[in-house]
Amino acid sequence: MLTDMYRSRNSSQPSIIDRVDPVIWSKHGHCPMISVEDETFYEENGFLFLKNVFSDAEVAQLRREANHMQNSSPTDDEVISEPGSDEIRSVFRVHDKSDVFSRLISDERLVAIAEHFLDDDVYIHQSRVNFKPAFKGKEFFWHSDFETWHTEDGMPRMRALSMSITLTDNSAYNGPLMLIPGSHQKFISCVGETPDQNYKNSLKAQQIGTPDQGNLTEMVEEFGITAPVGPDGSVLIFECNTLHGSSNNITPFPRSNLFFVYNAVSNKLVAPFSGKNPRPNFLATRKDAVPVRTGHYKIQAAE
Ligand code: 6CS
Ligand code: FE
Repeated sequence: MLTDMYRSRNSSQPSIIDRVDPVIWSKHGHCPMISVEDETFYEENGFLFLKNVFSDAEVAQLRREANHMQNSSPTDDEVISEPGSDEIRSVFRVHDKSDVFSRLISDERLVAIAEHFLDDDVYIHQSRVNFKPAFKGKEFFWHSDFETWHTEDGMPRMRALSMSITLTDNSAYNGPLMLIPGSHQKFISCVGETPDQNYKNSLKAQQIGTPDQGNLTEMVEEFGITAPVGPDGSVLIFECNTLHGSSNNITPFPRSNLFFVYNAVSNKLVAPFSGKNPRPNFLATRKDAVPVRTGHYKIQAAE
């Protein structure tokens, strides 16, 4: 059994521990897709916002694919509706539901950066569209994705990242993703045991695994809050442990984003550190965790 380097949900008191993993796992300055300044920004802040990565025509195609999924049946386990309404909040495993998305996961503009930051071949740990529909899109409370992916999915180390492709404009008004810059360097150990099948509730409104208000306040006082805004076709790259959240959308403008989560193949999931049963494959890839670039991958001993 791997040592649990980031213990959470097993104490009656919250605590903060320092990150023990690198943020950028490979040699700096060797990624042709981004500048050294951007690379340094990502390392220091735990996120990087790249505007206008995809053309209008490409974004229109992505939006068509996503809108088609928005008509999915809410009874499908992989389709999550908003709390208190039938509006679709999220659809998961979208890279397996669209040829366009299944090609996009290996687009050089995305995968080359993920491979560089994670210094390994990468596979999709999770993909989803969060629709945050007009007027009805509800909040995602503050959280670290890694806290969930480690505790409930058995992701050993902080060697994963999310790429959020904006399918609609993300403005200051329609519930943009907010981040606490620099928070990726700290791991907040949360209080509260993981309920069985927690995902049936947490994907609608996460309670367990969210940081306590005391530590959140401390982190915001130290690092502040930032909400990158920009046009559709932009890409927000954020590290698996960067604290983030978003507010309700009370505007007529949807804030729909397509998320691909890249995990290093040497960081494949083990037994959940919560001791509970693993979550379903649509949330956390266990079967066919193959590199997005099909074929070979570097075999690396776990650190
Ligand atoms: O549990 C999860 O995997 C999901 N929950 C949140 C709030 N963000 C990451 C992911 O979509
Ligand atoms: Fe998240």
